[in-house]
Amino acid sequence: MPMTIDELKQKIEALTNELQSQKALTETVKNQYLGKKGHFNILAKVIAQIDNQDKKVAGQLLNELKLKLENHFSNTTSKKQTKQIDFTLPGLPQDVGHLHPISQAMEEITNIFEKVGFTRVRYPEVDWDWYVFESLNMPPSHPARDEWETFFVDAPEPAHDLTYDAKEPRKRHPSLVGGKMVLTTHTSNGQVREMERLKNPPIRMINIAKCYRRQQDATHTQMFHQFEGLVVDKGINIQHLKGTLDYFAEQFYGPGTKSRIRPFHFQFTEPSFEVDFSCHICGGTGKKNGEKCKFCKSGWHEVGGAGMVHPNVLKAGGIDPEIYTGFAFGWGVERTYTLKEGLNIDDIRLLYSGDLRFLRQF
Ligand code: FA5
Repeated sequence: MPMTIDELKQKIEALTNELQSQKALTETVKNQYLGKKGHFNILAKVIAQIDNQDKKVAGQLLNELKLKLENHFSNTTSKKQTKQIDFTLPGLPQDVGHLHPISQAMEEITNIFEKVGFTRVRYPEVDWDWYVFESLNMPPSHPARDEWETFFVDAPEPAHDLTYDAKEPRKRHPSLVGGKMVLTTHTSNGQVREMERLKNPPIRMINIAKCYRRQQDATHTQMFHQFEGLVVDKGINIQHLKGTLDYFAEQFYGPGTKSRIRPFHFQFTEPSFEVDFSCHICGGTGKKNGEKCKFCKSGWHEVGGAGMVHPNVLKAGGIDPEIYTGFAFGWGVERTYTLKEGLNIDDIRLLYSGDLRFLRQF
């Protein structure tokens, strides 16, 4: 009669329970379990009857059981034999952990930007609506907010007059009027916070933090990370932005990687761009061995947004846009990282699956 995997599990459970009630740790009892004709060997024979598809799992379960039995009887007393310990044997190797691949990526990104004078900062990942949207030129009920599929924190809203005044955006600062709290949808919440921290330019910030959106598929997770660059000073222009993108592309992806900016729209930058990096498989040509490149399809990979800081955002941070200008960019850490050569991660959800077989590769 074939045995199912569930029946095997029940048998293993029964044997384990019985083992717990065995108090006597003698050679005789050990033999009853681990001897040639002992319980374990009898049970192990059933593997031949298990369905082929379940054989692997059955093998693992039996291995675990054997280990458990051996541990249980490791202190067995025997009159005939005293345990010999060979102190010259090398020790057993210990499992050593390592940083999660996304933590490694964040360290690498930080190092790249710190080398050229950026300061790594972190700002709240649960923040006022003011910093996440409103100070970024997105007043309440502005349709642009819909793009950020936001998780709102279920807390009572303060009863204040929340009428938006575009000329005086600072009037609605939370310290004055409160506001809703949200799980940060992007690291752009750090822009006005950094302006407030430093008060006066120059600003060279790299803000890396968790972000949250109501999204889930192979390229989107509900929790992900972004890194946000912000530079504000006198005379900052698009060339500085483009130079920074090129520098990052070569440092992170390797020599020869190019960056490209395409016109786009964000409320908090003007002009705004989407940022692409050239594909390392086809070298940005979109073709591999005469066929369309399967990795990028077009020669380029999009990583996120960028642009020149909108004057209203500078004003919200207390900086005079007549004197200072700035650029900002914000990209997904997971997205940027998984485009690295040789990684071949086609579903970013794997990064947060907790599957050690996957994580041990990095
Ligand atoms: C933004 O979030 C803007 N704040 C970027 C920005 C900053 C523009 C500064 C201008 C100036 P966007 O929604 O496109 O833009 O997100 C940027 C990147 O974050 C995406 O390209 C993607 O790489 C990553 N991202 C967004 N949502 C998710 C998600 N759910 N899971 C994983 N990565 C995501």
